Amino acid sequence: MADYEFLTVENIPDYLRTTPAVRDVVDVDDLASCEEIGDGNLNLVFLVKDGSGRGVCLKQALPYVRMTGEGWPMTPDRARHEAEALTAHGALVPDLVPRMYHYDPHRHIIAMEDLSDHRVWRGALNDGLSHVGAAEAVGRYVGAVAFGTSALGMDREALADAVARSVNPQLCEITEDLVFTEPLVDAGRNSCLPANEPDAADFSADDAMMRAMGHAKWLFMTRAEALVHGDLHTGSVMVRGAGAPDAHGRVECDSVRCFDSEFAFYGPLAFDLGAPWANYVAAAARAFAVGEDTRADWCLSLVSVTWDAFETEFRRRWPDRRDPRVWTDATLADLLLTWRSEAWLFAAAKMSRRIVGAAKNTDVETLPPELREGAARGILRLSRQVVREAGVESSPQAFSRLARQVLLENRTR
Ligand code: SR1
Ligand code: MG
Repeated sequence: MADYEFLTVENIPDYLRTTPAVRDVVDVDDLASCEEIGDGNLNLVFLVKDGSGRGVCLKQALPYVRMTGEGWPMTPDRARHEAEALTAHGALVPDLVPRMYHYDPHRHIIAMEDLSDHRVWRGALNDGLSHVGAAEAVGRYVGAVAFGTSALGMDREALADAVARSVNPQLCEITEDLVFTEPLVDAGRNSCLPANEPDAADFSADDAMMRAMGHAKWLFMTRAEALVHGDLHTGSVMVRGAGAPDAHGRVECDSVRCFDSEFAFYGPLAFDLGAPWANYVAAAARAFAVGEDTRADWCLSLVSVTWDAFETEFRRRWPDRRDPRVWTDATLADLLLTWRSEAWLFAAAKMSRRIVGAAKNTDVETLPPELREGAARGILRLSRQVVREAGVESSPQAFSRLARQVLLENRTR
């Protein structure tokens, strides 16, 4: 039984009326619409519009996982983690996160920018659209967070305080279980097409994969480098095209927002690089499956785009590091090399969990079964190859080349 009131379409007008921080955002005396728009696994999300078209988004954390119901309790304090990440990240890259108007710690509600003129990037990719500029924005976001929330960019005491406040064990445990452990060791939540059962069995019997995921989980649980987003997949990115897409579905973005940072914690920076890489692979697997090979190649080119933007932003901030006496350019080179290689490992974890584990993604899941079979097989085999080659040549280009080869070899003919 929750000790706080859940938002409903009926009680939201009163909530807004008693929340001064949103009074200048929407006209609370002239509300025109209010609808629940949440399609995620965890929370309630409402969009409220007033008579002149201005809007506000209200997101409320439930005390359990929405995807499964009350049988899986989950701390609503995740709203605080999201609010704190929005604040910290927004100070670094205000153009790349939703603007937050209010955080209510009693009812675990965040009032934030109406992004109804954007769309979730995953949905756009699934529809065959190519939003140019989104992958670059994601890389710039991660580069800013890497520098600005880490020991490189923060005052020592402020850093210690931020690390302490960011401890987020319940949300981290979801990732530890669903991303690193359960794809290999089924806890009763795994599933796949019958035709992919041999692939899932090969995957879980792969000693190299087990060793790699053991290492990845260890990094995830011990490497407190920066206030990472923690769940930076293409469903956590909103994109807005500057105009109508061209005949090939290409459109320049004029706005990108990385949102839904409730999994934020001080963790390994490369987790926020491997996650988008894995999702570019999923988008490419879908595009190859439906015969859109040129667009699939574009999806895979995003791996380098995100990395390059990340590296550019990180290098741009590097001259401002707090202790240049010991953090020399050799440190810079070492950090970049380490993160590049760890991104392979995290990408492998993030791509395979969506195929065999709980909480799948729509890129592959909504393909017709005969096409899904090859796409799923390709992703599982790619994941196993990636952990083998991560230490060999860890460039983003090599990652994309390998992905192309393995996805094409396995797609359903
Ligand atoms: C129970 S939550 C399942 C998944 O949804 C979130 O988006 C995270 O990716 C999490 O692993
Ligand atoms: Mg989410």
